[in-house]
Amino acid sequence: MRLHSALKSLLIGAATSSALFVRRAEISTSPVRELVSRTDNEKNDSNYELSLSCRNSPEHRACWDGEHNLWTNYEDISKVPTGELRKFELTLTNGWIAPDGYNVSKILVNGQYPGPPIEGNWGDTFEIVVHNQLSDGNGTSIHFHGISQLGTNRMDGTSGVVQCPIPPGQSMTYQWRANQYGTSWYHSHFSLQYTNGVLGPLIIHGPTSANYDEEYTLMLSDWYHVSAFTLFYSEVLGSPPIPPSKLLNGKWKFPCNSTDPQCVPNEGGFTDFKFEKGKKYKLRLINTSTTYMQTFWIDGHTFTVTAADLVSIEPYKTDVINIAIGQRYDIIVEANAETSKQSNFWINMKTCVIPPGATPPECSTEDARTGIIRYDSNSTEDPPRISNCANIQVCHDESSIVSFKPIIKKTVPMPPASVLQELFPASDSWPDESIPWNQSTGHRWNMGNETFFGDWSNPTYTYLGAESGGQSKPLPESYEAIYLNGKDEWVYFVINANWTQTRPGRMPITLDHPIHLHGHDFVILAQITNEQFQQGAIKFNLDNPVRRDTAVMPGGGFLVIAFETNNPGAWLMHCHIAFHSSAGFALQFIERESEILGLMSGSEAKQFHDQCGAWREAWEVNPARLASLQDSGA
Ligand SMILES: *[C@@H]1O[C@H](CO)[C@@H](O)[C@H](O)[C@H]1NC(C)=O
Ligand SMILES: *[C@@H]1O[C@H](CO)[C@@H](O)[C@H](O)[C@H]1NC(C)=O
Ligand SMILES: *[C@@H]1O[C@H](CO)[C@@H](O)[C@H](O)[C@H]1NC(C)=O
Ligand SMILES: *[C@@H]1O[C@H](CO)[C@@H](O)[C@H](O)[C@H]1NC(C)=O
Ligand SMILES: *[C@@H]1O[C@H](CO)[C@@H](O)[C@H](O)[C@H]1NC(C)=O
Ligand SMILES: *[C@@H]1O[C@H](CO)[C@@H](O)[C@H](O)[C@H]1NC(C)=O
Ligand SMILES: *[C@@H]1O[C@H](CO)[C@@H](O)[C@H](O)[C@H]1NC(C)=O
Ligand SMILES: *[C@@H]1O[C@H](CO)[C@@H](O)[C@H](O)[C@H]1NC(C)=O
Ligand SMILES: *[C@@H]1O[C@H](CO)[C@@H](O)[C@H](O)[C@H]1NC(C)=O
Ligand SMILES: [Cu+2]
Repeated sequence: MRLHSALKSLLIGAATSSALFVRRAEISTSPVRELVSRTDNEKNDSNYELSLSCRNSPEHRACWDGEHNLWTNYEDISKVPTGELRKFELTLTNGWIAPDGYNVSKILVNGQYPGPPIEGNWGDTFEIVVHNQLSDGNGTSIHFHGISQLGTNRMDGTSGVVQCPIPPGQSMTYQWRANQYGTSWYHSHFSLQYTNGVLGPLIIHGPTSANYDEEYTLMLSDWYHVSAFTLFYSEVLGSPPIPPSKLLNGKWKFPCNSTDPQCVPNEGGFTDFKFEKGKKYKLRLINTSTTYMQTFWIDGHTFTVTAADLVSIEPYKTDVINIAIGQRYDIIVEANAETSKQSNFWINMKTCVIPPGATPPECSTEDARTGIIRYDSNSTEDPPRISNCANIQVCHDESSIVSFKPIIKKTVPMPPASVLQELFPASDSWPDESIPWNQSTGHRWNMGNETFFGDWSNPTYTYLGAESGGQSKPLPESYEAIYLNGKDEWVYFVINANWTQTRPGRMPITLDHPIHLHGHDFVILAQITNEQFQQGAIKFNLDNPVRRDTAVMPGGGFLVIAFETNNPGAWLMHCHIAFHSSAGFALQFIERESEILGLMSGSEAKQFHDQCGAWREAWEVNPARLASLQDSGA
């Protein structure tokens, strides 16, 4: 998915040609130094000044448009470039595809998988019209992962929270402004639907903390050959099957049995990327998986990490990176491999199925080869196999606390014990929680006190009074609401997996879960495996801790996060293993409740009400959910 160079110049050109970006008389031509060093934690004022007066180019990636740069505090929307309006249309249809050579029924976005990129510049306003043309009765809604939606909670795309699903045959327009920049993705937030294909890259061009010449986007995913909706029951009655296949930018070669009628031998293959010796490439890695964490490396190359989710960090070098579901990394790879013996190199991706503390699985169990880097653009040969295993001991989240230093620094106040709230994720016996855990055949997840269930026909906004002139009703327990009423205050949560069982039907489970928060980048104050949380005994990382929107809660341990209540709205926090979230691993923050409905314009309020009316009508004639579908809706 190489960014077409014409499109790129159009995008950059668009920003610089805007009347607001008056070209300065003197544009610096001397290169801004290779940015801040890993040891220098202070903003280098002369770099800052230099990069203010220059424009983004291969030698000046910290610069942007002559007015803004890598050090601009984008969380303050008044400091963000003005940008322009960019329009997109996404049409969802059911269709058959064979991206890995195995013919399956999926949902396509504009006739393709993955969906087309939504792409623009820092500061732009994005308008996305979504058309639900599905023939399977499914509703839909689109979430823009990691986008903070400052002041636009209603555009967050969470079915059952900020909207009723878009009914079949209908459309909805989302509009939001990009105050952040970097690499992300959009995906359906209607139950397990994204696993069936509803996703695509979301690229917002902006400054980068290391220089590069060209860029590619890499969508990494696991891939099922059956509908995710049918697999939901294997989650509830055990665990979902290991995905049989995987895809890099919608391609792979599944080892197909040619007697299987669904095999399409001449389809599928490896996505390849052309490298020119001496150039530097920015690879935007996006993990759009459903079930498992993956580890990523490229034979013969090391790389420099410049961003974690939508947060630029001081560059650091590594040769392998673990990416949890929902996470993104921007890496810079220098095309400097030893090419005397081979001109093509494998891009490798391996599933992490290991529980914390376990020994890594045999390297031979899964073929890691996933895509190809080609220095010889004429070659069509497969590279020789170099390594089938990365040099990793345990497949955990990146040790981000040690490695990642955000460029825009923040110091977090020490939390008093009274504000630190603990959440105890659990697996509950289901449907009857009073049955001892090991005697129940069904189980669901629970992140707050109960397993999450949001009624698509009565979203959180309806309870907040969106359809009753602001007259609110208490939210049902299963909506798992945590009220955050303070304004611009730090709030702190311990997501704690190491606790003592007190109820026979509720069990702590030693599994890693990638925790994703909507509406905020959270800071990670602690992320510790196989240990008990004890206030006072744990040292919090308060000095410029890593910020991101997805981080792993280590099984048997805990994750301590914090964020500032600077964005009123109803925001989900959930596990990004789609099956877990669907089985209840979710809760929602009601942040500054009294301000939420005031953010909706009159036409938005009408759209909300009309869409919910149409959805309720459509749903009544399609009682599948009530009769059989038992998932949380998130
Ligand atoms: C900042 O950068 C300038 C020029 O690139 C250099 O001379 C100076 O030593 C740097 N200051 C610090 C604190 O690193
Ligand atoms: C995939 O299966 C569908 C439904 O059976 C069929 O219409 C389609 O032609 C098949 N595609 C390929 C490439 O075989
Ligand atoms: C969505 O469609 C799938 C088939 O594509 C079906 O199995 C599932 O029940 C539908 N879900 C809802 C909620 O309509
Ligand atoms: C392919 O499928 C056929 C029929 O199901 C089976 O007999 C055969 O053993 C399979 N071949 C391989 C290589 O799995
Ligand atoms: C994507 O995330 C899943 C789940 O966390 C993980 O199993 C997988 O290894 C990740 N993929 C990559 C390429 O890192
Ligand atoms: C690829 O083939 C074309 C045409 O044969 C040739 O002009 C070009 O130099 C080749 N490129 C490389 C990298 O060998
Ligand atoms: C279930 O767990 C309890 C207590 O942990 C244990 O005493 C009992 O034997 C277990 N039952 C089964 C069927 O494994
Ligand atoms: C769980 O219950 C406790 C005690 O009733 C309450 O203080 C807390 O807010 C609840 N948490 C959630 C997530 O509902
Ligand atoms: C929970 O923490 C204790 C001590 O801090 C540790 O010994 C134990 O292994 C942890 N439990 C799990 C399941 O990791
Ligand atoms: Cu999970």
